[in-house]
Amino acid sequence: MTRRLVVAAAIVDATERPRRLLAARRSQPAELAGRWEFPGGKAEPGEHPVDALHRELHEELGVGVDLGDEVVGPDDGGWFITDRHVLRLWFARVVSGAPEPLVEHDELRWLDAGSLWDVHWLDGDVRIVEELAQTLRPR
Ligand code: 9L3
Ligand code: MG
Repeated sequence: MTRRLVVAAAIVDATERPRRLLAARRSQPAELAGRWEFPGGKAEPGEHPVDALHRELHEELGVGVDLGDEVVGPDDGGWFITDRHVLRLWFARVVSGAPEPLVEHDELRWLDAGSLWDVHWLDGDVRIVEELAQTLRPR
């Protein structure tokens, strides 16, 4: 069985100190509502992952972004977030628009290293947050 590819972004605001990461609270589907995630979604068949990510961030948050490095994971280079999905994740910064919860989120929050665990992350995203905690720590 091949896993469906999901793409998402670790949107970091590095213009503020401490640096902050954008988290989004899902409003749907019902079983995921109230849980927090890195915004993004499924790539369409044949769609380039990077194109899919730009499309998803525009649809979901109304923003344009510059992508940075991929956050390479331990599962064939990605992150097995469910038993049916593999996530690929990139660092990103907003270059146009201001993020708003337009489609499948009902709240956005900028989290710094100290507030990273104030929200209830999706199970699949927890390992990624652990990895990024290092990046956000004041230095
Ligand atoms: N998912 C998990 N973590 C994320 C994202 C964007 C998605 N950061 C999971 C939730 C769904 C599946 O991947 O089970 C597909 O996501 P979407 O297309 O509903 O956003
Ligand atoms: Mg989505």
